[in-house]
Amino acid sequence: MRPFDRIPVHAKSGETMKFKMYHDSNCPYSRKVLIIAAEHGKDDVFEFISPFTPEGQAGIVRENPLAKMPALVIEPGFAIFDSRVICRYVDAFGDAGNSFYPTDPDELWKALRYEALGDGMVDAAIFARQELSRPADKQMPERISKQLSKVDEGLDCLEREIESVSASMTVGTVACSNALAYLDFRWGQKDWRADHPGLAAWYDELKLRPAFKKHDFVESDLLVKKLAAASR
Ligand SMILES: N[C@@H](CCC(=O)N[C@@H](CS)C(=O)NCC(=O)O)C(=O)O
Repeated sequence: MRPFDRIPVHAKSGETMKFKMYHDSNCPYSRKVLIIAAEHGKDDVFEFISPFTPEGQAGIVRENPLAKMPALVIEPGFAIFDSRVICRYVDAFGDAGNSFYPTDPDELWKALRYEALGDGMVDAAIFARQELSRPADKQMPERISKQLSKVDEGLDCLEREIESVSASMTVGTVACSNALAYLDFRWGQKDWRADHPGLAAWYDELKLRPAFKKHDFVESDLLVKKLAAASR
């Protein structure tokens, strides 16, 4: 098993070993991992494999029974998955003093709660988008509005708690800002800034950090091609 707290090097060449990671540039959960790695200056340790190619699709099913990205291959046949697990793994590559997981228990639970909230907002936004992409006569508007109301409640909660959200940089901060980035990427029609000025001010400054900019969302050519092929 690869060591948990450092990036292994090749015994002979001394070069840093790369981790295969199932990832694509439009995946919000993967983005959390990349931001934390980049904040630690360790985002060059990945070799990306997109699940949107036939080989990538076969590989991800082999490595992650849930067939979801991100999945990080620790060693052949043993991948860890779910961004929450991978974020924690990758965080250990950085200096303990800059960890995104506070040592103070109260702060840690706060961070994990915000992580769950940010991820949950992304889950809901994705679900609503998937429902919207079904043929018009098969869509269920109540499903869409139910999911979007989770996003709205999440935004209101973050606005109310903006002092606490903005007080420190944790995995929760990354997840919440990631949810806002995802709304800008996929739900541009939703003007969330209008009713959430505190959140908007916080996020619009945070997103300028190099790690956040470097791993901004990019439409995936591979996904676009895959969807086009499926609709033919
Ligand atoms: N809770 C998971 C969610 C991962 C997830 O749903 N990833 C999407 C891509 S953004 C996926 O792979 N979906 C394929 C599927 O659900 O089959 C995490 O945080 O990693």
